[in-house]
Amino acid sequence: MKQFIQNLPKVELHLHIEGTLEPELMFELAARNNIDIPFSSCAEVKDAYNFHNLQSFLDIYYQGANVLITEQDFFDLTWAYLLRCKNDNVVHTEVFFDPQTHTERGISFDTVVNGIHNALSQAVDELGITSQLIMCFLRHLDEKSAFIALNQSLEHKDKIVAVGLDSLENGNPASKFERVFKYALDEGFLTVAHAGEEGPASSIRDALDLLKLTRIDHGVRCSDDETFVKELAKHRTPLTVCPLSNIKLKVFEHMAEHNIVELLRKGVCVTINSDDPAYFGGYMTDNFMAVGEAHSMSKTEIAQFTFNAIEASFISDQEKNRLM
Ligand code: ES4
Ligand code: ZN
Repeated sequence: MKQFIQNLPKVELHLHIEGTLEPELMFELAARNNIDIPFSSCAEVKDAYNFHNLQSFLDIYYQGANVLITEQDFFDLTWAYLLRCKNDNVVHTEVFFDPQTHTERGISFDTVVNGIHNALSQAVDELGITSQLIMCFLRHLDEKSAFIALNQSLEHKDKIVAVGLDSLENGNPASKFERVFKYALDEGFLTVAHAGEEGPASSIRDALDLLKLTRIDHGVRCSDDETFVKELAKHRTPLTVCPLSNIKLKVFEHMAEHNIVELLRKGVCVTINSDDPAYFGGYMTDNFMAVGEAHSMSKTEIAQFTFNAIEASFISDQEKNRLM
């Protein structure tokens, strides 16, 4: 199975670029930019990655992002991730970035987007990996801050395919961003949102209805509502599921209890993704392996995760056919 999964072409649809910051690069960038970090070794950093829920992870994740200052830093971060993609046979990736995490620290929107974009375009020629970029709003910040980020993105529309919503779900309902998403849709962006990671099935329904989503990020708590699961299957609404993330953040206690295989067999368009791989202990192959080891699946079923991801991706039908 390891060989089959390793060789399987993969498409990633849920990946926070800030979540690919490995401790080694964190130290390198901290030194380069003269920034103090509260760790003295990579082992110490990894020891701190013991999370009990989403918020305990987010605190460490935003702290890590402080070492990212220059366009070159964002390029280097993205390029390191793309090399991992090459290693895992990821042929297409749709990457999230959180502009507000950086603009709030005085880093310009242009610095962030240009660094990431330059690495993604170089990867087409040098690594044979295609990509799309998705800008996420931080849901713990207010609507006004999201509107500022959206306005900043308009001159980079050629580089950004969709807007999304991440950070703390509980206490920050989709309705808070209804007007921002309406504006984004009018400007021609597709929309996605994290929902049903820690929040209930009703929060997925709300996000789908209010924000006119093309896909749902996580969405695993849809299982609390069997009728809703049937609707998701019927409409082939994609869920970008992140198995190792869900275990690390205690959404499920053990991988054997994870519902991704059950949802696959019910006909839901579920996909496997790595979320924040530097923090959650693995990239795409690791995520596929973790599911494959905990659940008995046929090769056809394992490959279906890639077919689902191609179906759910934000690329033209012509490009989809090339990947099939
Ligand atoms: C995230 Cl796992 C997760 N959930 C919500 N927001 C996030 N940002 C980065 N990773
Ligand atoms: Zn995520």
